[in-house]
Amino acid sequence: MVLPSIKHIDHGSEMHDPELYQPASEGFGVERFEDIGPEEIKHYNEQGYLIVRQAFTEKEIQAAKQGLMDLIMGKNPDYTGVMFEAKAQDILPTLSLEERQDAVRKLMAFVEFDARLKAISHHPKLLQTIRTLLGNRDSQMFQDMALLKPPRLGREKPWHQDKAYFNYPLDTPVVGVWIALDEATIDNGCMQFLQGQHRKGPQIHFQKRDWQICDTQIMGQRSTAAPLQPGGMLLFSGLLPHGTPHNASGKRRRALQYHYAPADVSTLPDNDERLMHFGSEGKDVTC
Ligand SMILES: O=C(O)CCC(=O)C(=O)O
Repeated sequence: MVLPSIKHIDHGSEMHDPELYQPASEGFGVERFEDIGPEEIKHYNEQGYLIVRQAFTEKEIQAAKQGLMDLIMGKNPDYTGVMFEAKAQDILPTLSLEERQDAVRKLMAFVEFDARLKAISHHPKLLQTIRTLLGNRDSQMFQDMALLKPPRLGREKPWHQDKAYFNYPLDTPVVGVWIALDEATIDNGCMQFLQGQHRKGPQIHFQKRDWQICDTQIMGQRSTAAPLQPGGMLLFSGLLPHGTPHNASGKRRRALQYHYAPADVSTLPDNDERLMHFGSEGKDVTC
């Protein structure tokens, strides 16, 4: 077996202020895809998110976890999308194959390398839901990643809006899908978000611990948390501010994340429009 390359190391390791992640409530949701009706769609449009607590079966989640582990263990030598946590860099050469999974920050662009992971991203009930959330338009999945946040090492993903990363025209609806593979709790770094704030439109992002909203904009705001059991799912708008804290616990918090846009919209050829809306250049703002 060929070990996956360790050339991809995350660059950030700075710790965040714990005050940035102080949830005041837990998010609203339904149990199953079948429970999503007009009220839930209205909630998504108004609040920018919806939780489906039992979206995927235990069997589907087990298969997805095995798919990720196979990629991390190098079972497909063509796959090179594993990125390790910066804090694990020094110990990586000493880790066994088994131990490596707890040093991985994320995996990118894997659906074409593993049918089990593709099956989740193209699950008919999920695609039907995305279609509804996009205003009855066919969708294209344009990004797939897995965020593993390993015990104690797993770094924060600072507060941001996903559309600050994507070169789609600003009015393009983007739906993010975040699926828990382990129990995701406030302690091990479940998703937190500012409900309803997708309606404020683009917020300025700065290159700090990551490409992120300035901490001072977030401080003092009370977030909503999305603790989930394995197989639970958060659907969220590409403009919803969200983030996840460092995993200080001893428990894994592995998750899949997919993004969908309408099939008939293309990305822009450069960053100009995105940075005009989300960048700080020329706006007389500092962080
Ligand atoms: O899973 C996480 O920790 C955060 C994921 C996220 O918000 C992102 O990658 O955009």
